Amino acid sequence: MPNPNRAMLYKTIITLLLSLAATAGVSSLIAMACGGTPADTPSSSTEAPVKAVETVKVVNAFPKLSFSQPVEFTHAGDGSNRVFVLEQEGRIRVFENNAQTASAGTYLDIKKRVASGGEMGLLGLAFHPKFEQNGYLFVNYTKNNPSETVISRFKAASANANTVDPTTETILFKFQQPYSNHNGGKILFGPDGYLYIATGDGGSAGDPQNNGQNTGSYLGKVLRVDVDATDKGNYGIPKDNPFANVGDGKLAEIYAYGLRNPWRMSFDDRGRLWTGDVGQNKLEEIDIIRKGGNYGWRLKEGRASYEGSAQGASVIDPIWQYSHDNGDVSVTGGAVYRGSSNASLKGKYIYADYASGRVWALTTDASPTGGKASNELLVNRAGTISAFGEDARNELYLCDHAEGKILRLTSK
Ligand SMILES: [Ca+2]
Repeated sequence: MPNPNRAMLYKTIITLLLSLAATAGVSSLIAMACGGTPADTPSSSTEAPVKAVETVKVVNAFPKLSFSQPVEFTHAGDGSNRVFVLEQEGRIRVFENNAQTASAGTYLDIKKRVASGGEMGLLGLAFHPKFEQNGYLFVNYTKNNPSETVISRFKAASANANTVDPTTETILFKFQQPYSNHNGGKILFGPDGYLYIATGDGGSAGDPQNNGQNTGSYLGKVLRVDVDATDKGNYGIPKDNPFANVGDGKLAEIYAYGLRNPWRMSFDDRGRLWTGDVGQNKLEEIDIIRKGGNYGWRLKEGRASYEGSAQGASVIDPIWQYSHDNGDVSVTGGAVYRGSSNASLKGKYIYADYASGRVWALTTDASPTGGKASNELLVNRAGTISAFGEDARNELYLCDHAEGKILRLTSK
């Protein structure tokens, strides 16, 4: 088990390193790496990139704009050419998707409801696939008194409204958060029209409540719900969810389990659901999430044993893992690139490490599991990358949390 004092010391060191790298202050989201004590022994499972030379650089996509701790970049799918940036403290900003845009308005402000700081905050935003017709948008945030994650819906008065009334909130469901860290937070609609929700294991270190393996807990999961149904009140259960009709204390909302802190998820054009799952002491992982899958935590950290025996459990190992040996600490899951401005990245899964600022690209095959992956370094020091997002043209953007900038990749 990790030594809390060592964990604190390590976090302090990382924070100092980050403060040297960042001119606009130190990010508090580094707590995302909580529990990340240095490996006691060198990892034997380090997987070196096939290419270690930078091939890409990052540029500021919107040089006239700045944001407070951005954790999401997305669009509404409404043809309006607007994009949206989520600020962790509880605000959604909106602006025209143009590099020369000089101002970003406030789309929704729920700072008074959100408990933020560290890994808490307004962590997810997804527009309903029929947003143009119904004006629905969904958020995931943490709150205090009591400490909970809230999944709720807001309603824009019209698709082109510039602001959303905070009183339109309808809570779909919420669940308890035993510790402040590991809140997951990404929400997104799948090609099936259902809402997918990433949840962390509830926090502390080492998953002391064993939530990841507990199918009676919302924590350490990917959840899937039907926001257009009402069989659970303000949402419903997709009929083919793994535990939809099982009972026995197993939660019908669960889609996959055994996750520690799935930090950012995305679907690719083949319908595969990708996530980065933040590791404990040694290994960061990239997973392709399949329905009913057990992704191992806390039996395993990456492909290594962690606590207890994974024997007899049907565990799906990550498609890729990397160690903390080179200063990497906390994975930020990205997306399979499907835009047109970077031909060399097409079809590759782009992801980052929050602490080191390295950005990589994974090449996989087209199968549901991705087959055997190979990895290449794109950028060595991109910034404190908290999230990746796409615009309506499928171009990819990176949120720099500490600098408050939205970046994009371009050839070097
Ligand atoms: Ca795992």
